[in-house]
Amino acid sequence: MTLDATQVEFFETFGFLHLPGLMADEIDRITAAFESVWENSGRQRTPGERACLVPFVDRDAYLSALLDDPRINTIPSQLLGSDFNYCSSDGNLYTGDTAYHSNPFSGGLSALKVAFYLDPVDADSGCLRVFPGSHRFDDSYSKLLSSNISSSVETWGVGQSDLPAISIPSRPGDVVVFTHGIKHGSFGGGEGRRLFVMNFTERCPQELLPALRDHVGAMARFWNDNYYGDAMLATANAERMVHLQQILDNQDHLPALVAQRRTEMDGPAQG
Ligand SMILES: O=C(O)CCC(=O)C(=O)O
Repeated sequence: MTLDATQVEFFETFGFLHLPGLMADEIDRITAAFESVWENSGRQRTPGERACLVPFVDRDAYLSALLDDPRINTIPSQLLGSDFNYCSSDGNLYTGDTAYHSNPFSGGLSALKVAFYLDPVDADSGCLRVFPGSHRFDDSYSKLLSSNISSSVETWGVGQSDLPAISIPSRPGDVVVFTHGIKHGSFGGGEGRRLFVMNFTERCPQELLPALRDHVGAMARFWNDNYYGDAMLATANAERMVHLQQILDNQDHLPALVAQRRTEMDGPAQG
């Protein structure tokens, strides 16, 4: 599977893509692996709060291999370049709404998320909602949206869940791709809504390496001395390593930062 030219153009313009049924033949195994990663993590959950594990797919050999699956691999390869970086993953048990936000990547690197919603989700039960085109920060519309979205009632007289974003209903086996810069959120999801996301960026040019190192340092809040998980590294072939090497070469400062965070936090960050 490769994205066709219209899909690439759609992503560039609107900032997202919905790929129905892309992983339908694997979804039972993917879901079982998701459950077993949570079980093996031993992570305690606080009822009514989001729980998040980072890295996520890296903890399991089968989920790590999604990075090699041509259906997944082609997405960052076509949209960010064949030498893209894999920038970790998060496994989530969400509760309730996710307020609108964007996650611009350090240094303004082009970045995208490949999201697997493991439960059927619709507009009012926690599917992703996006403002198409809002990733274009140079655009006056994006700027207006960015400045006012957290005060939508005061500014536009409408709560976030009634703003005119579009919903992307998803079924298990679908894949939703969106750029980190797009304004996105979700509303009406129940307790334990299951989602895991793989993050990718373009390869970091030399002049932006300090920003990449900042990103790696910021991961100290998850309390892992290594950026990537053991299974991800232990099962990596030469082709996968292309997407890991630049970060491996820029994680020497991580253990000291983790040691510091451990003295400052009660437990690893939940998102
Ligand atoms: O599904 C959601 O609640 C939102 C997901 C999200 O914000 C993200 O993955 O960045």
